[in-house]
This record gives sequence, C-alpha cells and structure tokens, in this order.
Amino acid sequence: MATYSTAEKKQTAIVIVIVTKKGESMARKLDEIVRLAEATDLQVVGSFTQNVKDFNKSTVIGSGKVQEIVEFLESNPVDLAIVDYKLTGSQISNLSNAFSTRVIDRVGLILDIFAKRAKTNEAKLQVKLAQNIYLLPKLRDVKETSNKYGGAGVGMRGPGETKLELDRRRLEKEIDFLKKEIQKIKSQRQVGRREREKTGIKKVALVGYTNAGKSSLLNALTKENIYVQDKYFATLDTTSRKLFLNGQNVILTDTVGFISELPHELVDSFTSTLEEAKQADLILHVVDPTATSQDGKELYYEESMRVTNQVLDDIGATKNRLTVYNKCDLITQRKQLSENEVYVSAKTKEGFDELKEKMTSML
Ligand SMILES: Nc1nc2c(ncn2[C@@H]2O[C@H](COP(=O)(O)OP(=O)(O)OP(=O)(O)O)[C@@H](O)[C@H]2O)c(=O)[nH]1
Ligand SMILES: [Mg+2]
Repeated sequence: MATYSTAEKKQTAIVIVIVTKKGESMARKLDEIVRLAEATDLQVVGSFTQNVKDFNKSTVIGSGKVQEIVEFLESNPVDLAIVDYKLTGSQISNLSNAFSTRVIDRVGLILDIFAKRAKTNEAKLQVKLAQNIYLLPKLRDVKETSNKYGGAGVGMRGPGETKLELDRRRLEKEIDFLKKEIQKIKSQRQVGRREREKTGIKKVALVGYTNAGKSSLLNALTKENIYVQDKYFATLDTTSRKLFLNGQNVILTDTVGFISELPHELVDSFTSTLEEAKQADLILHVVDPTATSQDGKELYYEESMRVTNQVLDDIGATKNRLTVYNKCDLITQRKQLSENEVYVSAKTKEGFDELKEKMTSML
C-alpha cells in the first residue's frame, strides 16, 4: 500500500496580474491574488504585472511579457501559472503552450477555493454547478491542455469525479440535474423561512468582503464557535443563530464573503445562499478598515465596500444597511462616522453596545 507523507510538498505557482482600467490599483490586485492562491495552499514563487493597453487577443498579455515569463520558468519551473483575469479557453490553451505549464484564470482559482471549502450538500452542489458552467465553453481547450500538462490539483478539483472526462452532453445534463437539486433545497429553505416569518422574528444578515470578520462577529455576538480563519473564503455556508437584542430575539445570519469580480457563475449558483441577505430586515455590512496598502496610503477597503454594495444592489438587497467597521482594535486613526456607521472589534467587543443600539433602532 502506498504511504503518504503528512508534510506534503506544496504546489508552486506564479501569478500574473493585469491592469486594463485607469484607476485600478496594481498593488491591491497583486496582494489579493497572492492571498487567493495561498487560500488554496499554493506557494507563490514569482509574480508578473502588466498594464495592458494594446490588448493581445490570443494571450491577453503582450509577447514581450510572455517571453519574460517563459525565461523565468525555464530556470524556475512551477506547477501552475495563475492569470488574474477572465480568460477564454483558447487563451488558456495558448498561454499553457507558451509556458509549458498548466494555466488557470482568476475565476478558476476562486472556484477551486470554493470546491475545497464546500462542506454542506447545498454548497457542494452550488460549487459543482458553477464549475460546470465555467467549464462548458472551455471544455475542448481545457481537455487538451490538461492532457499535456496534467489535470490534477488546483483548478481541476471538483466534488466527485473529474469533469474533464465528461463530454459536453453529459456536462449539460449534469448542469440541468444540479439546477433541479438546488431548486429542491431552495424550496425547502423557503418553507423554513416562511415558518420563521410567521413567528415575526426579525432577520439580520452579516455581509461583506471575504476576511472582514463576519464569522468572528457572529461568534462574538452570540457566543458561538463558527469556523474563523485568516484565509479568504473561510465560510461558504450560511449559519443562523439567535441573538437577544434589547428585549427582542433576532436571527443573525453569517454569509459567504464577497470579492471583486466575483465570478458570475458563483453569484448565479449561490443565489439561494445570497437570498438570506436579500430577505434580511437589516444588513450589517462588515468592513475591515485595516485592509490598506503597506504604507497605509491606499485604502483597499474602499474598493471592497464598493464591490459589496454592488453585489447587494445586483441581488436586490435594498434593505437597511449598517456599515460595521470591524477590527478597530488594530487601527489608530478613526474617521468621522455618519449615522449608519459604527466601529467595533469582534476581538475585544469594543463598540458592541453602540452596535446593538443602532441595530435596534434600525429594525
Ligand atoms: N484583531 C482582530 N482580528 C479580527 C477581528 N475580527 C476578525 N479578525 C480576524 O480576521 C480574520 C478573518 O475573520 P473571519 O471571521 O473568518 O472573517 P469572515 O468575514 O468570516 O471571512 P470569510 O468567511 O472568509 O468571508 C481572522 O483571522 C480573525 O481572527 C477583530 O475584531 N480584531
Ligand atoms: Mg466567515
């Protein structure tokens, strides 16, 4: 029988970050893609950046940059090249051939993290659906390159059998099946929700960018013990707990974190999870104000707030929003807050009284 070392060697990767729009922060994007890679246990050994002006249709990045990366890889071979961009199947295949290594894009990487984290049946079905929708238009190219450069590991992991062996028809059939299964769970949820509605208990949802501290806040407010990690996308499943708030019980729900360019495949698949936010009477938008560049000059969290608000608008969650600046134990400078904003710390519980007061008055 084969034996496995417990200290398994990490897969290595390079990241390639592309800025195409004015005002996009290269530093923020680089930080984020490295954190995403680490969230799926990859070791990033090199990074490349490019401001793309003349968009190259076949490789996105210019031929000079491709050459620079090829030369790097000749002396530093890696398991995977991650491109922080949404690529077509043929772009993945062109870059794989140029680099002689497997290539995945931002969406593929995020889907892989979700596949790794999914625990409940519902989350697994949702991730698998998203993976299949992502894979379908790329099937031929991905099949070809994975035969050449290996198909196991990051970007290929799925709950269950590998999808690369499935032909298009089977993939489409599976997509239909998954949609139906998810619909069934959704209906069950609706029943449960209606039951809860009859009791008249108000619902509060914790939403926000990944790693903002949503689960930590749920734990601290309700004395629960939900999985908290300094890793992107620690939570995929919604968890609801009762919270006693100035004389009334409310239900507090933790939700999946957001990220910029959240793959639409995931937004579509996770609608029933995101539905919790939509149905809430009050949304606590949790923000990590420590998310800044190393010199503190670039406020990355402003971009994350914009992203979160955009997703909430997109899913039609138009209810009351209270902005909760968490991790205030870590910051020295505070800004002037408006009515619907509060500083708290899930760690020290500072600001909890004020948070609860505001929640009560907004419900
Ligand atoms: N210092 C400090 N750290 C905090 C605080 N709240 C959360 N953290 C840390 O921030 C990290 C992320 O916390 P989580 O609660 O997992 O964040 P989340 O928003 O649920 O993240 P996802 O589930 O990945 O979307 C963990 O390492 C926490 O220990 C806080 O108030 N102060
Ligand atoms: Mg969480």
